Amino acid sequence: MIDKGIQELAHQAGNHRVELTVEAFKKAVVDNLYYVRGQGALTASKNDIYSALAYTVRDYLIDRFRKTIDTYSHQKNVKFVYYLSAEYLPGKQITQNLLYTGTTELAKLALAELGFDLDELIEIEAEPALGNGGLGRLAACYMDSMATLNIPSIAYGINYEFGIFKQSFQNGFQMETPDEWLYYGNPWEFPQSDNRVEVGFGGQTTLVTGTDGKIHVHWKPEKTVLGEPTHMLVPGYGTSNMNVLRLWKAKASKEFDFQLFDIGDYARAAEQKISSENLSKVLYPNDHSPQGRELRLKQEYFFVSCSIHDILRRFFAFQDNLENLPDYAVIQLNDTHPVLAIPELMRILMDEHGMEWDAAWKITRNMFAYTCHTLLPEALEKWPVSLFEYLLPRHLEIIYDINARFLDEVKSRYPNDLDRIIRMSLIEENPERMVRMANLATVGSFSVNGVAELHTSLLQSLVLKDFSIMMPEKFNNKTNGVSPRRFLRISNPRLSGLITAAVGDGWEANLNQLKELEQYASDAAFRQSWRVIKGQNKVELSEIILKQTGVRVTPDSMFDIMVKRLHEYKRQTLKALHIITLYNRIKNNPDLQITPRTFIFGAKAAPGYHMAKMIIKFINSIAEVVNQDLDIGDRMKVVFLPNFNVTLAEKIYPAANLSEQISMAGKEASGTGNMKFALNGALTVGTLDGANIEILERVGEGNFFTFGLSVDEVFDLKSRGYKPYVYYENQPELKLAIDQISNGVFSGGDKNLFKPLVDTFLYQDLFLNLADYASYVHCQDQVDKAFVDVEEWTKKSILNSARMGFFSSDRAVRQYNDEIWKVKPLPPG
Ligand code: NBG
Repeated sequence: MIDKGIQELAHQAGNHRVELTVEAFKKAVVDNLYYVRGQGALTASKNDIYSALAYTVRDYLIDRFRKTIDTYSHQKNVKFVYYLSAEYLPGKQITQNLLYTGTTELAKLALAELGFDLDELIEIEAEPALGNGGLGRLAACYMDSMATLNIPSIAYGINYEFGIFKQSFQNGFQMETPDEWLYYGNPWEFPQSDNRVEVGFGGQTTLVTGTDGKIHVHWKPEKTVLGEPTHMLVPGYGTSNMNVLRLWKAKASKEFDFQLFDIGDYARAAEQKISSENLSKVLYPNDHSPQGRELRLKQEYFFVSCSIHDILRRFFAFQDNLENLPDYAVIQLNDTHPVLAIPELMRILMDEHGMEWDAAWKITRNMFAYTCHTLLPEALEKWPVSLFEYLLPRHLEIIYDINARFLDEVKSRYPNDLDRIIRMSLIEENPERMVRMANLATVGSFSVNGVAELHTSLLQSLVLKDFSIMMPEKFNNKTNGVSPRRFLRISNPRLSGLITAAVGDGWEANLNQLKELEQYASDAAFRQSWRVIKGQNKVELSEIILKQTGVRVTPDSMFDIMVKRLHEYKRQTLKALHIITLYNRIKNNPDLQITPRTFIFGAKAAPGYHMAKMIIKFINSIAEVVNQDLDIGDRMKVVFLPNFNVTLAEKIYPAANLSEQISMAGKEASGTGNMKFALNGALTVGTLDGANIEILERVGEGNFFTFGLSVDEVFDLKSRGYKPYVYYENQPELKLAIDQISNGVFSGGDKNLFKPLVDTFLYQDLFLNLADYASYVHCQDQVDKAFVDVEEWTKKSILNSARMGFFSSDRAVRQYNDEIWKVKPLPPG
């Protein structure tokens, strides 16, 4: 405990550093440059200046953080949400932290007086790219909203040294290089070496008699690794509340060092030390396809074990009776990656705190809530039992025990239904024995939710059907949402200014206020301003495109954009077929008047996903042919922006006219890009999938372009036996496009390069590109017509933004809290 005198002093120090004047800000930057970076005006690099700026902004955060902590300490009985996620994509910290501390303008002025440009310094910051896509970004939006809503919470994750790879193109092929986001250090982090946690792997379990005379299981791991937490501050908007993101990094344990170095083989010992520190080295770059690698399972257990220990450490700071744990902690599991937290908590309660099974299980079942983010069966994690035996023997025993008791319940509810038992078991028997993580999550949680209405209903009727029948009360829907701060206020300052002028302050934290924009849709002057801003954003994106790809695009053309991970179910290929079709129409009729379009793609493919990588090459090849064809001119341009990430996304959404959300119905759990586009006034062309359906319901049919088979129609077609070849034969434009691909028109005459793609289209087409082609192209023809009517299009654009209030992550998080977490918001002070 720091004594009162020091607290006073610290408080004064705080006050003097965070005055809201340009002079104070300037002084603080120079101070931090000198005392933290050890640099003077003559020696400082750009990076030093950036760091000094970051430290200065951080000082403002610290002040709020201390006040938040004081509030918790004062209350003592605060219940916390612990959000466990293997991925986070928070985006650049500096822009958010400037906005939330109200220092953006101050910083701009102060830096200008010092001779620096704020925007240039912001450029320098590397975003923490600790996630693959929507799931990681959703976690970041939810952290933002939890902080904004004053919900006491800690988000736990892994401090990967290398985040998602950096993507570039060589001859149109994706190249991957490591993302060294920590190369220049991370000025936002606070290492917490005092709170290290030891994590075991391997070894054996034995029965021992404890001092109380009872028999306990004792797990003696073969190896241990230390987890060292670092935290980053997560400010709330419009409140001085400050939450934290706690990320774990692996360190070799001392004991381990001693054992090895003692043997005398220094080099080998050092090698092994490095090997245990490799645990948190790299994020697995797979979206939707768990690779089943040993290191990945280790990562999952590592961060989960550290986090559960940390949660208990925090509990014991003010409480002593473990039975009350659920009154102080609720744990949200972001997909199956952190599900080992369930057996880990059981293990700690029983083996380390001597609890009986029933008492431990009661606590555990009251603490966990599970969010499922997929419908692809292959995306649900399963781990070989053999791997568990060797890495986590005690956890396997606990999982077996949970399973035995659970299956007894199933048997008594459904006597003589062996098939049901086989389906619901936590263990899959054939062809290899595997632990089914989604089943474990469902059994061990009191709440199971999907991320859009359709997704939740399909979870209940398909993926987790047996569970939903047996325990319907657990299932609930929480449609995703996105942060209006990150994806409108920060990313689209021009439009934000216009919106504030129209509807007043406050919409950033109350997105339903955008409803008031509706009346402006019929105001010609407002529409004009709206259009001018979209135009300016498009000019800005055009400059980025030119710089990144060398292609000059026309900002007057329709910006038709598809950005998301590359996956066959998302159907970037369907977009490509549409582009080829338009290309052919112009080639056949060089005078054709069509609505000029710039097709913009952004997508990373998992490095081991060959078809996805081929699709990237395919689109780049189409771009090459189309962009160089003089017959086409400015009527069409195709660009693939490399390295799509949060920073680039913030430039893309504001510049979009048309948002492509064209997954095969029943495959995209929700989508969140769809929300970010519409919020920024893009119209959507979309299938009846994921959250598209809910967006359509809210923006209205006249303001959204739908096409394609519905989920029921998809099932129906598949059950009748889908033959893509028939669609190919019967549609001349489609046939021409596929024949061209197959004849090497887009591969410099090479007929082999895209053969796997052609074969997939013609003989398999799992995601029904060919079945939806006609409907898609027809729909796009309607889009063309609509875009020409500039005034009408602008009206629709305004109405899209105006009606997106529901899709704020604040709404989503409020629902999580009201219906699942039931934590009392606690504003500081
Ligand atoms: C993704 C879904 C998206 C959804 C995000 C966030 C996974 C496993 N799932 O549709 O594909 O928007 O999760 O919920 O990454």
